[in-house]
Amino acid sequence: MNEFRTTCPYCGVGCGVIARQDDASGQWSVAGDKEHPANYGRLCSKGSALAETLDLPHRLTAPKIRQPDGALQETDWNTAMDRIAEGFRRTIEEYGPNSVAMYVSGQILTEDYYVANKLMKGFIGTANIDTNSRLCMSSAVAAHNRAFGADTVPVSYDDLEQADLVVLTGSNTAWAHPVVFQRLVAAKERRPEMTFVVIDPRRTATCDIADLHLPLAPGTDALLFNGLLVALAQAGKLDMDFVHHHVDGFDETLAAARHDAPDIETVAQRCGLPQADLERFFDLFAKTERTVTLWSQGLNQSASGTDKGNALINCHLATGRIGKPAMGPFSITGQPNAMGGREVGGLANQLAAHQGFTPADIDRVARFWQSDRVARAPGLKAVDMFKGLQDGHIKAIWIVATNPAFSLPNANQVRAALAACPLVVLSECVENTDTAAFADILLPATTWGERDGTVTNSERRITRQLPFIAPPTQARHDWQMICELGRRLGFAQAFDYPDSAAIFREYAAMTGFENAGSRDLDISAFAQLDKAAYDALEPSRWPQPADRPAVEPFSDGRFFTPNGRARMIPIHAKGPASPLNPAHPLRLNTGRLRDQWHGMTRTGIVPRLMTHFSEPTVSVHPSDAARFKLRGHQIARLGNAHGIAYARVLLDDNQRPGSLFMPLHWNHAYARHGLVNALVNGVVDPVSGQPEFKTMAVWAEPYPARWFGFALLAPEFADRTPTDWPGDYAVTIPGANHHRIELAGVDSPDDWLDWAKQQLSTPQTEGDATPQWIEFADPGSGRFRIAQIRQGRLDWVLHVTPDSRAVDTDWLAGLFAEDELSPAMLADLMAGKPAGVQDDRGPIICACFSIGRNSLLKAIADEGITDVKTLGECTQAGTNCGSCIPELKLLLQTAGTTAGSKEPA
Ligand SMILES: Nc1nc2c(c(=O)[nH]1)N[C@H]1C(S)=C(S)[C@@H](COP(=O)(O)OP(=O)(O)OC[C@H]3O[C@@H](n4cnc5c(=O)[nH]c(N)nc54)[C@H](O)[C@@H]3O)O[C@H]1N2
Ligand SMILES: Nc1nc2c(c(=O)[nH]1)N[C@H]1C(S)=C(S)[C@@H](COP(=O)(O)OP(=O)(O)OC[C@H]3O[C@@H](n4cnc5c(=O)[nH]c(N)nc54)[C@H](O)[C@@H]3O)O[C@H]1N2
Ligand code: SF4
Ligand SMILES: [Mo]
Repeated sequence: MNEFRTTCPYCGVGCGVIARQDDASGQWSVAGDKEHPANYGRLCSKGSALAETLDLPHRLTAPKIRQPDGALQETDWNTAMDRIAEGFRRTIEEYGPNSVAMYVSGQILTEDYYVANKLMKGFIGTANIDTNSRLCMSSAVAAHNRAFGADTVPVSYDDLEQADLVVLTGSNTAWAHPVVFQRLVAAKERRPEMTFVVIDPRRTATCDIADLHLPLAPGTDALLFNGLLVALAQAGKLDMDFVHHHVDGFDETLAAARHDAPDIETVAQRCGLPQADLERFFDLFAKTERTVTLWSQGLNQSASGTDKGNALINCHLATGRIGKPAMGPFSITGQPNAMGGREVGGLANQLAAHQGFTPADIDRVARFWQSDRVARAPGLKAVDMFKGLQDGHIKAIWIVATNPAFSLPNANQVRAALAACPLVVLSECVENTDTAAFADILLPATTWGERDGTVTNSERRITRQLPFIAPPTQARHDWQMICELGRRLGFAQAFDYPDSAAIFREYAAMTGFENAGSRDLDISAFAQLDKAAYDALEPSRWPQPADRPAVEPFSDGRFFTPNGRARMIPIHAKGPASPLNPAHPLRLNTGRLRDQWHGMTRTGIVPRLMTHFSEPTVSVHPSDAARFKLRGHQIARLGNAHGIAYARVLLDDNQRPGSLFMPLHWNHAYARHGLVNALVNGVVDPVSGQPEFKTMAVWAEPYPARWFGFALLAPEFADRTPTDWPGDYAVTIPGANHHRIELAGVDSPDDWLDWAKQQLSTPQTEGDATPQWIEFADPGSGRFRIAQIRQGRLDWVLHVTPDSRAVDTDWLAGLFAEDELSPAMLADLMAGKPAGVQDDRGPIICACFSIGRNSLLKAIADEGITDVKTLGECTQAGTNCGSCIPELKLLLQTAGTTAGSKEPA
């Protein structure tokens, strides 16, 4: 049996994965690596489904160049790289190095990241290279740098498990970092006295573990932590000895906090929280020495995200709860290599190996790289970089492993900026992303399973990603393409690496270069690894210096500021940047779903991951639904000056009244108007440049659809994108043997049957038999049904009705498996309902075993089940990856009542 140890390509937990190939069938399977210290064998729903994503549809298999008529044409690597090198060279000659840019990603490997930075900052001589981590971690990075003088995460997963109090703020850990969450759940089972506080305007799945949930008003975290600092001072719970020896800025910081948060009544009132709950939190924090405060995008993605991070860190510095086991501020990273990117200087305002743009650092970098062209000043941060594209300052950009037309704020403007830029190069593994539509040159990249390098997870642990399958013949590693550009621009010697191991060695050497303990990041112990040792590298946390013992950061009370002391930062809390007004009365919160990864290029192709949520949704508190006349399962339209989005309404009393929640995942590959970033304005934090994504002011109204429909298509008909359908609401839901399209609209084709025959009749692959149609039309009532059959098999079926009715399409989908449709089945097709009554599982809760809500409720009622363990024994639900356990608990709680119906029908 072939077996490889590698790392999951999704989130920053960095789970170890074992990929195995069955000798007989050649099939790959994945399992959690029991030896990996990040997960000890666990995987979440996304990680467990990795084997099903090895064969990506829409795979980009050859370089492509856009022709004057807009079509993409395949080409060879030499031609593509010639074009790119020529484009970059001419632009630099004419307009200078700052007229070119790279926009990279926390999803490339450290080796890719390192050479990209070396090329741009070291040799082309511009710092116009930024990363999507700008949208993700940059406020945490800025807060770390302000407080510690370095971007250091001083907490490990072991610390988390050993803490007595874990505060989770702005993090839906249960869905976004599921294996960390499972570790916390297991820790609490071992030590029930462990206490959890969750701070989030929504009641999320993470609240399942909470002893206390603080559903604060959106954007009020800085005030909350200022209030905490004041309360700690009042209670005499500060560690003044630690402050005296190791911290600057205490007096000013406490004074600023007192100004903002003079008393607990004020804080409770302005954070919109019951005073008793706030007192309980302050009290728990005051009395629990071993406290970890974990934060994520609820704080970072804010126009004052850096301040929020520092307000939180201030409380740890003032109590001396840092650099010791089981305590500390923990910014958990999102992407698999967000941390690695920060190490090699992925952000436009950093140089490689945790160095900045000080004269001494620039000089050291120049000597290490032996280049006299090192950039001397920070470059444009992501949002400004795309403004630069639009206003013509940047004339050539290379985008790597990210989909900015989807993920940047102000998506419509970003699209205009990409369209305006004379040369857009994109390296991708698939060709149907929203950004690919704007690329002049597309380069086929290797992806997970093929790539070869390292990643660093949230707890600073470096792990190998090993290749185990062959890439498409033309695909290349990102580092190979970038080095090729370097060589073609005349820097042959600096970009001549035989393999990724050589890049890793150079990077490791750079971290130790003139370091001697002056910089936190040092992995020079790895600078001599040969290829075999690199391949066998065990997961290891940095620092790993070559010339001295490794010291856990801050455990010696020493920080990386010039005087070695940490800094408390005075914070004056600010509210959300986008004000509510009568025209925009609601706050739009955005974020992640359990089973999807960002733009869904990988997770969207796994049918069972599509079942938890299969359409763009907007979660609305019932009181807001009543106020704005929104009905459950109906389609809502949300908007503001920046754009409009359509989503299906989920009534959800877990929302804070006044706040809506939309997942970020839907893009044009899946939904016509599901893109939430069309509504996000692009206001950024002045220190970090990170955009505010969680608190946009919007309006919401029911979508006055006149018709509703759905289509089911056999896979060879499913290449159509949502924009090919009539109606404002068009969503593609890939399934196992068919794709479903959900539709709603105001304007419709004159004749649906004609439309369908013309638009849907041809499959994407050549079919041989002539199609036959069976059809039903009642234009008076607005009902149409049509199905296409070839040689007895179902090609597709389309139903249109004037009213929105939840239709169980499962039985219809079953017809795609039939080799020869019987007359009874044809009759069913047209009747729009099955002859025999089917058991409807309901929306899927357990993605691993496809167990639906209705089946679970039935088991709970029939067997009188009251706990998750028994439910698992009876139904299997929750017994594989465990990601759905919070929902199972919720279901058990709400069983017997009609509440809790939060899933789309
Ligand atoms: N399933 C899945 N997991 C992922 C990803 C994915 O796409 N899918 N992406 C990965 C990446 S790149 C990242 S960055 C992480 C992100 O991980 P998280 O930050 O945990 O995820 P989000 O859903 O963006 O937002 C977290 C929470 O912040 C809350 N929030 C909103 N406003 C506020 C506020 O004002 N204060 C507080 N305290 N909370 C607020 C939201 O309600 C939400 O529940 O997830 C990683 N993991
Ligand atoms: N409204 C809103 N917007 C957000 C957020 C939010 O919470 N709310 N969160 C933000 C955050 S935290 C993040 S991290 C971003 C994420 O946003 P993006 O980075 O745009 O999201 P992905 O879909 O992960 O894009 C990664 C792309 O890389 C491709 N890819 C995969 N592997 C490889 C490879 O090896 N090489 C190459 N060249 N390509 C590869 C994939 O096919 C995919 O298209 O979204 C941000 N945008
Ligand atoms: S928690 Fe899930 S998505 Fe994150 S690394 Fe582990 S298996 Fe992958
Ligand atoms: Mo992220």
